[in-house]
Amino acid sequence: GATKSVGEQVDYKIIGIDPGAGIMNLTINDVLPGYELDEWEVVEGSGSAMAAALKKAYDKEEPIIVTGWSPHWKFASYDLKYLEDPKGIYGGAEDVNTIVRQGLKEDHPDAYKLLDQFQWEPEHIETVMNLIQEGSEPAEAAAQWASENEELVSTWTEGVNEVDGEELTLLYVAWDDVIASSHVAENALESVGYDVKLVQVDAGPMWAGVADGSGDALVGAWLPTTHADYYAEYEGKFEDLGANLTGTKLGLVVPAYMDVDSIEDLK
Ligand code: PBE
Repeated sequence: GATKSVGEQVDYKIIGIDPGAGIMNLTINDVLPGYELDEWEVVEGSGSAMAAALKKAYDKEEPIIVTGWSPHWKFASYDLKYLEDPKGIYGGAEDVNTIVRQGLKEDHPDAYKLLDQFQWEPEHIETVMNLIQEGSEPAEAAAQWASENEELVSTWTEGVNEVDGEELTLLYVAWDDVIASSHVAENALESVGYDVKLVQVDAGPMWAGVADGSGDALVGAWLPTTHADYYAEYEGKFEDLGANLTGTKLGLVVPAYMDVDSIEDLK
């Protein structure tokens, strides 16, 4: 027929992010084979390169398929949809957990307590992400959000003693949600006197760093599916403080103007 298939429209390319991301491993190792998408490839890049490609295509109303996730500011900025995943390979809603190094409780009990109490809702992280997207520096956005949400932040610092400049290292990856949550955690820890170093790394080194103790904590562990491999690899070498956020989603995302609804339709 005259109509191009979706594959032909996008040259059989899905715009991905950094190769260490869980969503990349899932898409390449499970989703492509699971839906028999043999001709397709996932293009490596970064969260920001993916967002730039999406903006470029969207502004011209061109077809594009990206690896996407929620919470994320792109859903507030553009009219997008997740492709249905009838095989459920991307899994259901997940939690985002806080993971700390072994021994943090003994060495920095107040940081441990604060991190253990750190918990918020999608609407909160979305507000921080939107401030950053609108041009605020992440630290500024975190400070503004904290000043507007003192009541919630006080539930994190409840029973936490002030400290005098003890140093802590938080490891994070440059995924927009994790940039936001890591800066908010940094802000809360600094409000009780910690001197926090935020170190941006790739996903593998983020997990390895907390497992080997060179990092004190990470707040962007997507579980049980997205970071399952990292969790299994280092299990026993970290302490899992449980969810700081619930109700995430990930999958293949397209502009709403595209005439495709399911991953099955890509074949
Ligand atoms: N993400 C955002 C990450 C976790 C947070 C979905 C891009 C991933 O590992 O895929």
